[in-house]
Amino acid sequence: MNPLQSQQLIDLELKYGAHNYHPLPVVLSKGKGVHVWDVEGKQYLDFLSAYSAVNQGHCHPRIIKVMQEQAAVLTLTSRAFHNNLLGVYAEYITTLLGYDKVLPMNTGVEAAETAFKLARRWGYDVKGIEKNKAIIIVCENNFWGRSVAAISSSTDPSSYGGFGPYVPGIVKIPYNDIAVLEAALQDKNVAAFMAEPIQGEAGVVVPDEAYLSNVKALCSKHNVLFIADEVQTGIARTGKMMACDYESVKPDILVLGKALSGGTMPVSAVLARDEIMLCIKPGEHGSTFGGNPLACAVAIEALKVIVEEKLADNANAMGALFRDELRKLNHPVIELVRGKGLLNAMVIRTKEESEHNWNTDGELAWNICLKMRDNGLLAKPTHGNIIRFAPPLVINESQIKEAVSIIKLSIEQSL
Ligand code: IF1
Repeated sequence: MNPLQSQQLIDLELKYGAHNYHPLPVVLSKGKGVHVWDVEGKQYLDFLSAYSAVNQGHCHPRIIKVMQEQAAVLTLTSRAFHNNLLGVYAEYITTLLGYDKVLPMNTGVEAAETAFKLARRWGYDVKGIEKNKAIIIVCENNFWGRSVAAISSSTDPSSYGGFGPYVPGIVKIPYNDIAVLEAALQDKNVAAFMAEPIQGEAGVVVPDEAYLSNVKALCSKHNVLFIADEVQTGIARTGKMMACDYESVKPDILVLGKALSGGTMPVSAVLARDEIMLCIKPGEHGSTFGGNPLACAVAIEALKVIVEEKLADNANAMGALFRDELRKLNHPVIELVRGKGLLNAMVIRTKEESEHNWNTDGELAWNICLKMRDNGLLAKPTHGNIIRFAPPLVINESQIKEAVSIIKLSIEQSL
């Protein structure tokens, strides 16, 4: 029997799958390092990395080996019993990242939700906020997932619209605005401020220098927890182990996901010191899969790969080279290139801003992405005219240069 071809597989998805995504038309069936292949055998540079979940590269041999070995021995016990890896993993990750305790979950949204609950509970038990009055401050254009609390935090109508009623106790302020944060912190019911060190979904928005250290100082001053959502920016993506490391900021609660498993399975984590983490007592939070032995084995190896292969340093060097080369193109259609490490975005100039007859509303960015696909590079637009570039951190110099020439060619072919 002939294997199904791309269009047939896309048709199957459309017919039998919910229509909650609009993927670029390409059907992938294999990945290795920075490359993926479609069902017809065409090779691509992966410049999305599954939204930064495959920082270590596709099917990293060390991670896959550990995963296969552990899968053959024990995968899941639930937290009704202990397993032989949770303690080992907990010691490893807390030591590596400098926290007292870890609470293991699965997806990023679950970990962020856990941080919300933890902050509320700390607000009542430690800070002494009146019952049911706790407030968590978030930023406009944040993204932390699709749950009801996550969309209640969102300012993007396509995320929250039509899904109300929303979770109360969430205050939204502009990102990268210390004065507004200081004003919001005057409310004694504020338990926490949660933010991404670089806003990913918003289009790789890098805050001003010292924003994070000012945030942390203000939060400490007002006895408010700083929750860093490093689900996308963490685990070496931006050129340091954590994006907060750039400002030597240690969040009170650190939220991780995605690359914690090297993209092999959903593994997320919340880290905090005892004063915060021990507010949650047995039976008050958890998940069937959180802390399962397969996840623990995989996460230890995924983190070791980051450390031992010095992927933060590589992300830093390759990211600088990538932004440099893109800016050197000096193409009028590129309004700006921004990012840190290998979390980058290219903003496409829209029609109003130029004398050229370029498309607005993201049509040009979408067409550039289609051309890049034809030329062997995969990326996706976000917010219409922004194209995110986030390859696996194992990428090398010649692959960066190859990528930039594909981007250049694709822009030219799209105009
Ligand atoms: C989708 C973007 C990335 C996240 C941060 C928590 C989560 C995410 C900072 C939740 C998830 C995703 C999910 C994905 C698209 C995506 C994304 F396009 F929205 F902007 F990564 F770039 N915190 N990010 O970025 O993690 O529950 O998904 O494991 O399709 O929703 P999750």
